[in-house]
Amino acid sequence: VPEHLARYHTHAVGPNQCCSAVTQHISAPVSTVWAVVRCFDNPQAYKHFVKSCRVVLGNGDVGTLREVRVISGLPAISSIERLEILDDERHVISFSVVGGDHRLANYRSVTTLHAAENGGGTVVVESYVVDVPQDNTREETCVFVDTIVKCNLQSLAQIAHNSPTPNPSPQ
Ligand code: A8S
Repeated sequence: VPEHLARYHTHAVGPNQCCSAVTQHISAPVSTVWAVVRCFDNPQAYKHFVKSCRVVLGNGDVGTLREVRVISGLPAISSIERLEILDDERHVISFSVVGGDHRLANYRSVTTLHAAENGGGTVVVESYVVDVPQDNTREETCVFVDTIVKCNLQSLAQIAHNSPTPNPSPQ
């Protein structure tokens, strides 16, 4: 187990919170997947529940705030999210939910990318912690969030698999 897997995916979980993780293999290099995942201002590139996104503060560094609006049919309208970690060397991104009109109070997720050991490609690990909403159980909450995260990572897998290898950065 890579040292930073344990480090980034260990969450302090409060008494009325739940926590889970989703893993997805992607048939594309880490650099290709990272090029999509790192764009905090463009979550709709692979999150299909997102209808629109605008940056309300910052320029893409830690502390940047975005307002995400989601498609209809969900128990939510919008979410205000803060970029907590953006590590281009270790391929770690994390955001927390700081406001909006939805039921996932105090949501925080961490996403890390790892080179797959056999056959190449990328392994994505996304873990989260969130408050259990009033009138829901821990299990219901995890099923709801796991479903969203799985959809996002499956769509990421498709998009990255079909996208060209990014050019190396200029020196
Ligand atoms: C993400 C992960 C999640 C997003 C949730 C769990 C959300 O955007 C949606 C529905 C909700 O009820 C809550 O990485 C919220 O985006 C799709 C609006 C936060």
